[in-house]
Amino acid sequence: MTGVQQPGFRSGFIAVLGRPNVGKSTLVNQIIGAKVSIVSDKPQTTRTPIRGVLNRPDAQLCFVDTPGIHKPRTLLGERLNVTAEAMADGVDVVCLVVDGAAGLGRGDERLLGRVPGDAVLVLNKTDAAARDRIVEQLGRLGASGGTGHEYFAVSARTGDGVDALVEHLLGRVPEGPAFFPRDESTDNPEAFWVAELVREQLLHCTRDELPHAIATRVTEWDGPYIRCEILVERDSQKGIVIGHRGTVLRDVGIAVRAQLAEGTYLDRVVKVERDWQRRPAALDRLGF
Ligand SMILES: Nc1nc2c(ncn2[C@@H]2O[C@H](COP(=O)(O)OP(=O)(O)OP(=O)(O)O)[C@@H](O)[C@H]2O)c(=O)[nH]1
Ligand SMILES: [Mg+2]
Repeated sequence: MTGVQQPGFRSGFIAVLGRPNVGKSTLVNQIIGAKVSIVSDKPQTTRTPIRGVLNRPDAQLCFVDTPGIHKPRTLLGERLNVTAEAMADGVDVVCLVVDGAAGLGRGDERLLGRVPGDAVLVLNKTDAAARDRIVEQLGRLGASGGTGHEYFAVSARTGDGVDALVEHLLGRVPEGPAFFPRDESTDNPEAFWVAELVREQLLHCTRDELPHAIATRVTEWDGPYIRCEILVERDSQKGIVIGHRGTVLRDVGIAVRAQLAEGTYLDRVVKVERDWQRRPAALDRLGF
């Protein structure tokens, strides 16, 4: 806890849960007004809880972005689900996000049955669907969710509807002191964040099974020099990550450096960590 409590100041934790790709991370970034969590069009982008802190003169809301809950096919997937579900415990509010453009699926229904009775239900991607479709999906969400929930339709991408959601959440957290420094929007360690930015770029330029097979970690940070390892599961995947004459690695380097302090030297090293998504020891080492 930081500082002396100001009378009437409110603070609390809000877990953002949902299936993969529904836009949880985009929503958290939109609320915070800064990029605190990486985003991609591939499912299972977020792999660890990410805290995004909204600082207002009268309140501090800590949003916890979580991995998308899905039917797991690997030990990594199982662990991501456990991590995500654990984040619903002990928070002030759970927000369950669903994709209003893709429509509600069985996975959403299952989650609806598991979130607390007072969870906030957020229908996202209103910009990507016709009004009729959004109304229809809200109706389905209401029928499955029932009473006790508040419902919001938003576009995390454009910000439409997000203010109303935040106002509601402000009213749901108790009076209390700030938990984080008032000028911080996240507690992401720097080395973790660089590794995430590298992974985000790789997600943009790989497809099929490869995005899941990639893990990144920073192994050295010495002044302007950062060494980031890119782990793949098999030798055959190395070439795709490197690209023809190194073009993929080069483009990843350019895009990530543009988001780092000027003069940063970002070394990218591709290594094979055989079947890491399925091996407990490898997952432990990588922090999953
Ligand atoms: N059109 C539209 N696209 C969105 C919106 N919100 C997110 N997206 C897109 O949906 C995709 C997934 O977004 P993410 O924020 O990474 O989704 P997520 O729920 O965090 O996904 P995981 O981390 O894999 O669980 C990306 O391509 C986003 O750009 C939205 O409001 N409108
Ligand atoms: Mg995410």
